Amino acid sequence: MKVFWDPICLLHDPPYEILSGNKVPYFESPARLQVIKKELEEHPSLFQLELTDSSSGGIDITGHVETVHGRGYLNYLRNAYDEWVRDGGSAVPLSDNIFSGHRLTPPSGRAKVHVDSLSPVAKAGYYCFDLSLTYSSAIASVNCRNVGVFALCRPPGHHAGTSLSGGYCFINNVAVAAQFLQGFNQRPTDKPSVAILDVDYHHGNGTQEIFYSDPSVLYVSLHAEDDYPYFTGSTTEKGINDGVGTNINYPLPRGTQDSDYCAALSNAVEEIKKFDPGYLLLRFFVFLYRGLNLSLRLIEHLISLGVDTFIDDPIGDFKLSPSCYTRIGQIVADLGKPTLFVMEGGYHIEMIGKNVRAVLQGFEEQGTTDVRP
Ligand code: Q9C
Ligand code: ZN
Repeated sequence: MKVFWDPICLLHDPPYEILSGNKVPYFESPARLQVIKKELEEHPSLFQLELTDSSSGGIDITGHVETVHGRGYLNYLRNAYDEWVRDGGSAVPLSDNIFSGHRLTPPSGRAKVHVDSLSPVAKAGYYCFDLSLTYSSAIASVNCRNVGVFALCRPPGHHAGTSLSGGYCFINNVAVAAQFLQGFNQRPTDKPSVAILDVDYHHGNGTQEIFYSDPSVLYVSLHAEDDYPYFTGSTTEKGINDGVGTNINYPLPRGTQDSDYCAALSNAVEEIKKFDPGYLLLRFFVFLYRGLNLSLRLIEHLISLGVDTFIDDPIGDFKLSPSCYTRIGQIVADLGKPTLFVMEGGYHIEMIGKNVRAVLQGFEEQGTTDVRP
């Protein structure tokens, strides 16, 4: 399995966050990525790590990000820190508690910011919203033989909506990747469909919001009921207008264990099979157009991969054991489709690498025997 990562994803490093009124170390730390990377590097026959070249990838990232997020919101993210400091705010990087108040600030009418002229911390604040990694993963995966591809990125994205950040998330990586794949594979008449399966402990309110009226994107989420982000994720949220039926939530009680989790996951996978993002015709056209070899396959399934469902996770309340992560990978592999895994949450530093590896390995080992184009 190919794994894409980029050292600029390490730059975002707030010193603390406020949790229930207490100042605590920031859980969504660069160490998370380092630990996962190290774990995967120790298994080179299974995982091939590749550095993305964000500076000269040749893709206009901004354009793709703007298909998901509002221009005003993106300008806000670019300018907020500078304006904050200029206005006398503390030079300690902003926490998302402060970002969540962004609706109080008029986002429009600001001058364009040239990244090069930003302060060092503001630059980090700009680059940490990195997506080049996810794009590169998506593009590379189109041609690669591997059934699965992993975007080892941070900050996570599934809480970020079109014009809203929160829950450690600023840019919705999986949403941008989904839109990118749909655009990349565009045929004259209708949009190709994709499915997003979200196994992070928390409900992906942002991903749900972005695709809520879009019938071409199925969003399926397993998450804790009555936990963060509190106001979304019920079974009654099924989509709106043309998108009715393409949003499916599986809220699960706190304390959920392996067997109940896997049962719900199997149900979710059945729903995705019913939706069946179909690409047969498209594959044929792309094949003709590019004259490529027969291994060409397109990604139709994206997984928001969070491992904060782990029994000892410091902010999650599920009780999944390490062995459950292999099972999760196997169940996802049952879908039998090329799949892009995008990193979301997971905050138990000692086990995050092993749990992520277990999912990917479970997928890969199951996939190599069962999945054929
Ligand atoms: N007592 C992701 O996993 N704080 N975001 C929760 C719970 C925010 C998690 C506090 C958690 C956001 C991507
Ligand atoms: Zn989470």
